[in-house]
Order: sequence, then C-alpha cells, then structure tokens
Amino acid sequence: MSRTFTIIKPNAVSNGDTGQILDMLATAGFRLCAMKMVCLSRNDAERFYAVHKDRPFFRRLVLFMTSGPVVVAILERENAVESLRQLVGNTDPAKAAEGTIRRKFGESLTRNAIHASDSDANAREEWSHFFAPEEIMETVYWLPCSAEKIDSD
Ligand code: FUP
Repeated sequence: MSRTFTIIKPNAVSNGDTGQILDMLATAGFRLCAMKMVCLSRNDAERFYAVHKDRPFFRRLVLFMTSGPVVVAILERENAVESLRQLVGNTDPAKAAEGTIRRKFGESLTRNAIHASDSDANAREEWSHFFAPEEIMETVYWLPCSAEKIDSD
C-alpha cells in the first residue's frame, strides 16, 4: 500500500461534483486516510504551486485555486501515485482519455477539476501543507473487528 494526495478543485466543488469524484476514487480502490474542505489563501496557493511561479499561467492558476473551497484528501491504494495520475488523466481535459476524472469534470486547462501528486515525495510534501500527523488515519482501523467489538458491548 502507498499514499498519494489529491485536491478536488474549486470548479468541481462549486459544480456539485465532489460526491461523484469521491465515488470514482472509491470504485478505483482508493481508501481515504484524511479529508477536509478548505479555502486556500493567495499565499497558500502561491506556495503550493511555487514550482510554476515563473510560468505565464501562474497568476490565473492562483486566482482560480483561491476562487472557492477545495476538498483536500490523502488516499491509499497499491501504487497510489501512478494509479491516481491515470484515473485523473491529462492536464488538459480536452486531451484526457474517456473514463478519466478530468475528461468528465474538467472544463479547461485551468479549471481541470482535480490535482494528483506526481511522486511519493511530492505527495508527502503537498499533504503536509494541509494535514497534521494526527489528522492522518491508519486504514487498518477500518477492519470489521472494531465494529464487532462495539456490537458486543
Ligand atoms: P498536472 O500534474 O497534470 O496537474 O499538471 P502541472 O503540474 O503541469 O500543472 C499544474 C496546474 O497548472 C494544472 F493543473 C493546470 C495549470 N496549468 C495551466 O493552467 N496551464 C498550463 O499550460 C499548464 C498547467
């Protein structure tokens, strides 16, 4: 098992697509280790996308990412980073394959519905912007034994 990090972006959240996207993630075998809804400040967005700070689209990207709430989450699965990148699809929704999240919910290169980390190291660095260690759940606690224990009380 490995972990990755995702952001459901402002266009998808405001269009009411969060539930359908979480359903696609669960259907693909991802388990949630952490999740919350937040509004990024301009400083948050600039720090998160610092690698793109000299690119021509940077200002537009920061404006978009601060335009409304986002849902941030840590996901667990085998081969999590690569599996999520495949499910998310090409950066440009018009070029994303059928069945991918960006093809279904992306509206443009900027408003492309979802972020997925591109390496294990970047995933850890990115989720540390949003989650303290105690907010990250161990999915082992999902085992049915804990429910049996409650039922027998
Ligand atoms: P991805 O890894 O697919 O999220 O893409 P990048 O890291 O290359 O880009 C990060 C975000 O910058 C994209 F999600 C959208 C935005 N972007 C643009 O707006 N224009 C571009 O030409 C490239 C990226």
